Amino acid sequence: MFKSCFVTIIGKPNAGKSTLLNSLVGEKVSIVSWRPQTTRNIITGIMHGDDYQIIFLDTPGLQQGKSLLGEYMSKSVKSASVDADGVIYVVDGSKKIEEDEYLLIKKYSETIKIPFIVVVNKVDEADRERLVINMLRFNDFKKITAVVPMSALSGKNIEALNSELKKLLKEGEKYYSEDMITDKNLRFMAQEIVREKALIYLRDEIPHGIAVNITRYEVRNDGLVTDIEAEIIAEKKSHKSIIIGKGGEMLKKIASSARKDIEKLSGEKVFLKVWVKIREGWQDDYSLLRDLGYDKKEI
Ligand SMILES: Nc1nc2c(ncn2[C@@H]2O[C@H](COP(=O)(O)OP(=O)(O)OP(=O)(O)O)[C@@H](O)[C@H]2O)c(=O)[nH]1
Ligand SMILES: [Mg+2]
Repeated sequence: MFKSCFVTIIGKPNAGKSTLLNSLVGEKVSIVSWRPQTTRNIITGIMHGDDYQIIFLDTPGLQQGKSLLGEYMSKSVKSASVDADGVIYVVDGSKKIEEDEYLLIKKYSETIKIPFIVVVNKVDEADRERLVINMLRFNDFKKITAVVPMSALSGKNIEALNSELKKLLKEGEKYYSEDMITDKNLRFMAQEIVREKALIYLRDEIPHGIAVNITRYEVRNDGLVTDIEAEIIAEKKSHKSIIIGKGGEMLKKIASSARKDIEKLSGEKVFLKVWVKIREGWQDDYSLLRDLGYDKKEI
């Protein structure tokens, strides 16, 4: 009898949701950076067992969004939680968990009618006292299925989470073949990888106001080489020179690091060219958002 289940990963920005997804799947399927609001779409990651499959949905961090992009992000979190068999709420356990987040978790766990697991993440950065204080408060929350202290980064105590997840499995289909770790295609992954490198390397002057558009993605006839062209879209004219850097150094760094990751993922040789384009107010531009894959109608 084959078993499967769908699990949605939610939580505030920067809590470590995507890092957790990558640890569970064992491969990098969702981009990670130290900046909040790194994830913008629902990213599917698939864990394969001998007779089971768990499909995880990584989501954008919960936040009050004012732009169209923000609205798209919070709608997608809600829709991903509705049809799942369980929810993992990831909280950053290296810091004091604020009262508003406890209240949010309480509200969510009471409203959502499916098992609700809390991961108290980043224990590698928390001292014992902090950990105990953060964990104790959850004792009063009756609707929480399990509270798992762990480190998504180092994998510490991930076994405890795995055994909780196995309890959610039920007789069901094999939705994805064993060689699939995500349902996203390589073109989308390339777009995300370029965005990840830009987020990581660029300084604080360019916060979340960037997007990446793949303008060319062509596999050559022999199937061994892929040509990719990508645009980094920024909001302000002044950002252009920062992204390009002195003598083009910054753009080169972003492109070369992205190329390596895309080659690793695709197993092919990649030629990657990256440009910079200014589009003021892109976060509220319907048609551009649609072109970039942030389409509300698709949720
Ligand atoms: N020390 C430590 N850092 C972690 C851990 N998990 C994640 N991080 C770091 O926390 C930062 C945010 O991680 P992400 O996985 O991108 O967080 P996220 O919740 O997906 O963030 P958004 O996509 O912005 O909502 C990155 O710098 C990670 O390396 C952990 O267990 N320990
Ligand atoms: Mg993320």
